[in-house]
Amino acid sequence: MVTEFTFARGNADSPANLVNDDSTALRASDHEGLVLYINKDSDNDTITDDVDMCADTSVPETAPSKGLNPNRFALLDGDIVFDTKKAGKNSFSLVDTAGCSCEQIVATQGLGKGHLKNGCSVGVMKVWVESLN
Ligand SMILES: [Ca+2]
Ligand SMILES: [Ca+2]
Repeated sequence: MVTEFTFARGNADSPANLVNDDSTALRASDHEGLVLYINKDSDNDTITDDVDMCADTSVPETAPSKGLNPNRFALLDGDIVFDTKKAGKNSFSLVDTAGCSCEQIVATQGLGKGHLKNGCSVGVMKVWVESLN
């Protein structure tokens, strides 16, 4: 989540006459402070806001999960991997979907609610992931 690291130039670049000025922190120390630039993850789905295409992702999502099989996927627990009943040759994570759940993928693509009947199909997932590349 750290995107940049630098030094705050609050000492060396400030006028020397501020060294005893209690009204400002400039020149107050003989050290330069550190500055970290950090990306936020506003919806706490582990995908940072700069690459997260879906805000307010709920994990677990509420897509029906009874019919999950090796070709049907939904986010059911706190990890970032889309769950299925039995692992097949396909797998997807929130990294692959740019922070979008099955429900959000169906909504964003304008697909009908029938696509949520038993989680997202492997076809829906693949089309979404390929559209991101
Ligand atoms: Ca996020
Ligand atoms: Ca998200």
